[in-house]
Amino acid sequence: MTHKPTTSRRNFLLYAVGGLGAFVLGGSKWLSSTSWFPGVLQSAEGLTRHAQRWLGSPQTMAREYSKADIDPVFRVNGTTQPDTPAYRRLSASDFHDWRLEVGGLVERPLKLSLKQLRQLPARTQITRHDCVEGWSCIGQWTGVRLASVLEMARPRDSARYVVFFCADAPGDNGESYYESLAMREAYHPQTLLAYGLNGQTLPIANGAPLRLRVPRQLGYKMAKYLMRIQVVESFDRIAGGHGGYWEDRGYDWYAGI
Ligand SMILES: Nc1nc2c(c(=O)[nH]1)N[C@H]1C(S)=C(S)[C@@H](COP(=O)(O)O)O[C@H]1N2
Ligand SMILES: [Mo]
Repeated sequence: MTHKPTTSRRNFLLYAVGGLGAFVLGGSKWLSSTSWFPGVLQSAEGLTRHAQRWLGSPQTMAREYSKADIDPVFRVNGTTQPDTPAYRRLSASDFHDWRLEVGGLVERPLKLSLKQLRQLPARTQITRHDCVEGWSCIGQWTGVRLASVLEMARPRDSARYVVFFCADAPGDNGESYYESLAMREAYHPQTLLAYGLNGQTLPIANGAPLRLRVPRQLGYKMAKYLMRIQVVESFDRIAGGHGGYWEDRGYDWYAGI
C-alpha cells in the first residue's frame, strides 16, 4: 500500500500548549458541578499538570477550512452499516443504551453515554479527510476532544498508546476494526471523538454514534463505531500486534500527512 503524499497541507499553524490549559480550566468549572462524575477534576492546575506529561512541545495543526469548502455529501468508505445483532440493537434505540468504555492504564475507568459526551465542552472543525485510496473530502466535525475524556480517566505514567475498538468486523475472519494513537496525538487539540457531521447527528454510514477524527492522519486511522477505548503500554498482544486493523494487513502505523 502506498501513501499518496499531499502537498496542500503545508499551511500549518503552531499550537501553543496554553490553549488546552485554558480550555481545560473552562471545562473543569462546569464538570465539578455535575453529579455524574463528582470530584473528578479537583483543580484546573492539577489537571493541566497532568495533561502536560503528554503534551510536550507545541504541535502543528491540520488546516481548517471555511463553510464554503464543505463537500455537500461526505463520502463513505469501509463499513457503512455494522452487521452485528449488538450494534443493530443499539442503533434501533438511537444509541440510548450505548456506552463508551474507557479503561486500561487509567486511574478512573469510565462508561460514558452519548448524553454525557454531548455535555462536555464541544469543538467543531472543518477539515479534509484523505483516504489512502486516493480521494479526499471536506467535512465539518463536532465532538469532544479526546484530551477531555482522557483527563477524566487519568492515564497512568506507563501509558503510551490509546487503542480504539469498534463495533464492526469488516474482514472475513471476524476480526474487529481497531486503531491506535500515541498519547501525544491523542492529546492533540484537533483529535476529536465526533458525534456530529455537517451540523447533523453523525450518520451510521460515517460511524454513528461516535468516531475518531485525527485530521493530521490518513482516513484509516479514524475509527468509526467506537465502543471501547483502552490505554495501553504496548499493542503487541492486541489482535495482530501492529496497532490497527489495516496495520495488521500491512499499512503503516504512523499515517501522518
Ligand atoms: N470501524 C471502522 N472504522 C473505519 C473504517 C472501517 O471500515 N471500520 N474504514 C476507515 C477508512 S479506510 C476510511 S477512509 C474512513 C472512512 O470514513 P467515512 O465512511 O466517514 O468516509 O473510516 C475509517 N474508519
Ligand atoms: Mo481509507
